[in-house]
Amino acid sequence: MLVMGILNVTPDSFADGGRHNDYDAAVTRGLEMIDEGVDIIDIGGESTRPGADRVTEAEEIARTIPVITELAKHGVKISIDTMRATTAEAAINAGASIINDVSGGLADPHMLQTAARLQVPYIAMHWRGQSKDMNSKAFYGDVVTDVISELKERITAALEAGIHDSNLIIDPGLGFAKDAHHNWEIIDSIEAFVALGYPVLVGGSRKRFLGGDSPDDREQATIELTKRLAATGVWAVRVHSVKPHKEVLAK
Ligand code: PMM
Repeated sequence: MLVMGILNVTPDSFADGGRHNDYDAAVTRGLEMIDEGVDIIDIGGESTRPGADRVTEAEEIARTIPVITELAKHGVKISIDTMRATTAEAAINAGASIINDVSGGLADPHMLQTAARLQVPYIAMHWRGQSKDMNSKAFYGDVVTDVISELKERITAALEAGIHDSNLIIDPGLGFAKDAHHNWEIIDSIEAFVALGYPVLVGGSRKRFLGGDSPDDREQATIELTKRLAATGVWAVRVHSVKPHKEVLAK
């Protein structure tokens, strides 16, 4: 199983703020991840936490592209975490090689065609709407059946847009329009997602459903989750701390 390291270049990610500080801190953290043996660095300029406001495309590009350009020089594989086709294309031109779209092509009508034209791997995550109001959309009959059927619609749309079957990666979208119980049900049935025949990415890192009283508790729970997923055929986990995950996977 691969480890995708999260590099959010957003003002709330690095304590001291300011564009230059954000750039320096992000590059430093990216280089650290490379040292820790990261398989893919996932770079994003827009927070998708529940309740988060959107940033402009110009701001998203200004935050992410310089960091991608610099880290790509070190030969690491980079994904761009964006819902926008323009940002995705700029990132691929700057040296990223995977598009990670939390909206699975629903947020930007140009995304799927762009990913098809660029001929790069495309991660389609299960999503029901923007972060501002996604918690109000956490209603399911059977969450596993419903998420799989909605993901299948995104797979069909991606293939129809011309994305090659071998370039598709899927993600159940833990925490996106899902309550804690939904997330655990998905984890319990993750093999059903793997059985769809596409590589599966799981992003549970430090999310609220993991519980605990402190960020440290959630970090420990994230490592337990990685251990649990390692034997299920999941392709990769998207995590904040790279080293402990590489360590448990090496055991
Ligand atoms: N989660 C977040 C952002 N991007 N991308 C994928 N593919 N899967 C996820 O679960 C996912 C994502 C939000 O988490 P963060 O705020 O900790 O980055």
